[in-house]
Amino acid sequence: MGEVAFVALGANLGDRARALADARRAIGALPGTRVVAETAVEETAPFGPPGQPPYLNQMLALDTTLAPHALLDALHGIERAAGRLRDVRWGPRTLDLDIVTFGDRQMTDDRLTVPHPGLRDRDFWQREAAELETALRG
Ligand code: A4P
Ligand code: MG
Repeated sequence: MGEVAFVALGANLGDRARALADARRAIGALPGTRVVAETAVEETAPFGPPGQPPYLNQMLALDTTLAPHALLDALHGIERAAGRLRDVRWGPRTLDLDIVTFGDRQMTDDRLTVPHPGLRDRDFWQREAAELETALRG
């Protein structure tokens, strides 16, 4: 038994559904990590630079014994394997993985801010997180 982390998945280039499915599988295979709840995959209108295609988004609840920075490194590895090119902030991407919450932790350093600052203004993240809370209580 570790801590429960919520991880947001997003893709808006290429085979988006496939990218999310591959990411779910890779995340579930991380050491000390199990996917314990997941939201439905939903299509959302892009925020950020104009003219980018719509996203598929999903949120997973993980039970993980990884420390927050180790989880972040592992997620970056999965993004790289998906061919993510890191260029434009908020720009289009084949796969984006963000740590939304990590237990009740609140932390900020040069690599990681938890809870993710985007949680404040992303309605679909708030809705998905509430959905996971409900599923976990159930
Ligand atoms: N970082 C700090 N805190 C975290 C955290 N909690 N989780 C650092 C993940 N990473 C965190 O991220 C930049 C750096 O943030 C990382 O190296 C990490 O050390 P990135 O993924 O390389 O850059 P980014 O994704 O371009 O920027 P950012 O600010 O993470 O943007 P978001 O929040 O990922 O937004 N529209 C819709 N509809 N749906 C989306 O999912 N996503 C984005 C990207 C834009 N528009 C979207 C969506
Ligand atoms: Mg990101």
